Amino acid sequence: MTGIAYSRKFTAALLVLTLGAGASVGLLTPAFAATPASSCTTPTFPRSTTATAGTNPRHVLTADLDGDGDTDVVAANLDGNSVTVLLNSGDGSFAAATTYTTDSLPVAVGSGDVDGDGTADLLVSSLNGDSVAVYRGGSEQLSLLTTLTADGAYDASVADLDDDGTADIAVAAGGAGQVVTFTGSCS
Ligand SMILES: [Ca+2]
Ligand SMILES: [Ca+2]
Ligand SMILES: [Ca+2]
Repeated sequence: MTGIAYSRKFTAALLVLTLGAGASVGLLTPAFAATPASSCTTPTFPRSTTATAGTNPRHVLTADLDGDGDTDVVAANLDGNSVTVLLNSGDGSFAAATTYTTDSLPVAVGSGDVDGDGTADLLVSSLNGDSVAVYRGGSEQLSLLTTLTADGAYDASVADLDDDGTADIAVAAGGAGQVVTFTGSCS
């Protein structure tokens, strides 16, 4: 078996974070979801929705985390030790935010299909926690699959690095001045 089946739909969106306590995540959704960007001469991005996130959201990601075919939004709340997940209702509006507690200083979120089921999963890199938490997607409630240890974890990415058909994970370990890879296996 070669290759990894990644999520069906990772639609681009432009997001704006307003920093500070009680911060909000503003989502600017132009009507480009069904229109190729090349056909748009002058795109505009009026503010569409605003959702309350945790304390000091610093990084945001779009991916279909619940596997229902529409693109969801997740923000890493740096000083809230949490991530906020906004599930898309299918029309660019979002259900009530779900908060997941993380290790200390979650600085970045990433996604990829770590278990090969065709739906996106979530990676949360925690700088002070020296960890990358891997959450299984594919349903409205994400579940913690495993936690990787990396000194000063700053970012993580998913790819099949050894071409064995299972996803692997690369982590920028800022505290150690290293890039650490984790070889995926399936049991
Ligand atoms: Ca979705
Ligand atoms: Ca998956
Ligand atoms: Ca692999």
